[in-house]
Amino acid sequence: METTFIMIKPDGVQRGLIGDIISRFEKKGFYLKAMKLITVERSFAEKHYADLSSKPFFGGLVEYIVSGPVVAMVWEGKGVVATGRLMIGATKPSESVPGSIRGDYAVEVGRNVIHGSDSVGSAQKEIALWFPEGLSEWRSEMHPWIY
Ligand code: RTP
Repeated sequence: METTFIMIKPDGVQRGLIGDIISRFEKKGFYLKAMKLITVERSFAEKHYADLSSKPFFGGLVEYIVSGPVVAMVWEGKGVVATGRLMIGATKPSESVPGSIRGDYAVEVGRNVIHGSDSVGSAQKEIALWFPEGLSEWRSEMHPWIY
């Protein structure tokens, strides 16, 4: 089953959006596989965003991510990588449609509330980076008619 890495960024935590965001993913029908509230070191944030290290906004992005606790999560479900990105909305809040998380809650690209893996491959890398302890399995205990 497909998994994706979702992070509620420091502004999302500080604005009290954790419950709403988790609720959206749960109600859609995805499963929460792992979750932790953590404040990461600068070197860790630089590793997470290594692909963007040449961008002019890289320094500010790293400052933002280390500025407070984030909620790191792994969500599981059919097509969760692409559907998760749709639920999150476009990177620039000015282009993210109402109904999406950024469309509903953000106005600044530099404070856009949430991150979601952009492909199955980057999801695997990000999950390994954020959850080196591994993930537990609990869905096998569920009734098969619950989806
Ligand atoms: P994310 O990785 O956070 O899910 O965002 P994304 O794929 O939608 O966008 P990406 O291009 O990977 O950019 C990562 C994050 O960098 C910040 N950003 N700031 N100041 C700017 O012009 C600018 N552009 C991007 C955003 O926080 C974006 O989510």
